[in-house]
Amino acid sequence: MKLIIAIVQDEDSARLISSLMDEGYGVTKLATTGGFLKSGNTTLLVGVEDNRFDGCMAIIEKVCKSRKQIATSPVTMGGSAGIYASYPIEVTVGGATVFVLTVDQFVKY
Ligand code: 2BA
Repeated sequence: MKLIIAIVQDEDSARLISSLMDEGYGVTKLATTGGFLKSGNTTLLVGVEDNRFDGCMAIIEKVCKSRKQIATSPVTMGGSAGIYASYPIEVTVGGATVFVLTVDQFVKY
């Protein structure tokens, strides 16, 4: 069995959850925050049997789109006049950041 930890954009989360549940996958949704943009994203936990793993990954890949976002740079620029200002940068976020863990034991009480 595998545990899939998928960090996705909030915009994709509702569609991804319903697509996974329609196919019979169990899903837990966590409200999370990205360290770089410091804005909300969604982390899904999906426990899957090995024979259903590829199907789950295919759904995540199909549903999650990459998007461009403007972020304020965490670094400031200093000029000779001593003026410091942050500046906007464009980053491409997603589709999905996915970690796959092997599950030693799965128990439901
Ligand atoms: P954030 O940390 O808010 O990052 C959002 C996007 O900003 C990233 O998209 C990436 O394009 C960009 N970015 C992140 N760190 C950067 C840096 N130091 N310099 C320039 N650009 C940077 P994704 O790579 O698609 O990541 C989306 C979200 O997935 C991240 O949100 C974070 O919540 C999570 N994530 C990504 N890699 C991770 C990792 N290795 N471990 C844990 N979480 C991760």
